Amino acid sequence: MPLKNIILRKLHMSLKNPFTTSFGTTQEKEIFIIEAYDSDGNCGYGESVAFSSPWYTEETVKTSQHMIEDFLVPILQKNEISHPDDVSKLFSPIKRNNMAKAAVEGAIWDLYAKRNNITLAEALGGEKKEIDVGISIGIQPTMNDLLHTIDKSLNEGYKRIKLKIKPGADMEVLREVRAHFPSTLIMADANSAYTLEDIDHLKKLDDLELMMIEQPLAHDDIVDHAKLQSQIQTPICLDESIHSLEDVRKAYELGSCKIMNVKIGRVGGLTEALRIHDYCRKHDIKVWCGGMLEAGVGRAHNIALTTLPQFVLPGDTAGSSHYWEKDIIVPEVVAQHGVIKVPDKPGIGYELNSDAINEYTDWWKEFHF
Ligand code: OSB
Ligand code: MG
Repeated sequence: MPLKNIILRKLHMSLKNPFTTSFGTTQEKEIFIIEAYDSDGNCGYGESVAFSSPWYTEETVKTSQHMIEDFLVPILQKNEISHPDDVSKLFSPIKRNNMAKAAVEGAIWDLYAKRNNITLAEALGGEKKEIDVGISIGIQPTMNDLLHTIDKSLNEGYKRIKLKIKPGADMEVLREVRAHFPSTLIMADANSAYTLEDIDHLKKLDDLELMMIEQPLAHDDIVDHAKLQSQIQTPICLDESIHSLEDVRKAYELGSCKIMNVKIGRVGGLTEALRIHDYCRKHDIKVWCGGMLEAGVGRAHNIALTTLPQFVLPGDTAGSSHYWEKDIIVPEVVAQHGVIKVPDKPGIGYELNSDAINEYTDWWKEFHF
């Protein structure tokens, strides 16, 4: 795959609504878009999902820029790539920095699919023509706001509701929500806000018939999660703790969770996400695709990944209009009745909206090959 040039572009976008987790609120997003061009005029797109501050994992927008400019692009300039899987091998001497790696690798995957005139989903081996999606609702100012937001999301057809919780805003909130929505698929995400000292408190989750509790304990833990899982019925799903197939294997062997949230950025790209998928399929571990408040390019990658068979639970890939007044792709992603139709055009299957890209671009840089 002969590369001609790569453009690294930094966008500034504002979310329609602030998104609040146990760690704080996100409203503004700085997003890197990678454009990887070959000499035939094909272009593959990737998106970096790192946030401006390191609240979710250690990476930030600035660290991913440093990695992409000073380490990752130079590796591509020095090496031939025949398949996107080569990229993660070439990047493997660089420790972690998975979101930066995934952004670059994602552009190469898209380019590879376009050069072969197939969809990204097909390139990954996915077969679903449509995917089921849920919605992740941030911590709301009042109970009324929360009930209203859930009601609206259910009316839009989302297949399951994920609620963010934190100590002091958890069991009573979930109890009230459960009373209002007795048969809705509900799950809760703590973004690592608890410790094992909260175990008696966390046992109360079992009365609420939740699909799962996501990342209750520390972001870097799998041992305490195993202890917790052995004492609660509610399935634990790991998010922050999983950065690789090796992490998945260890968590599975320890019994740290029953469900995996796969995020392309967190695991370092689509190649690793595929390996995780295949392992989970073999071991009958349920998988779903998480979200990072992506713009359209990242959203398109999530859709393609979710077409794989072990993505058996609805993911967090809501439609573009849930996040943005104007997304960066055309057409925008539409979730109708909680279902997204997988695009059938080559690669990610969406074009970039050049007006939106120009409006949001703060800075860009070109690398020649
Ligand atoms: O923990 O899954 C999470 C958003 C940003 C960072 C972490 C998380 C989330 C979400 C929302 O839950 C996912 C989305 O709608 O993109
Ligand atoms: Mg999460």
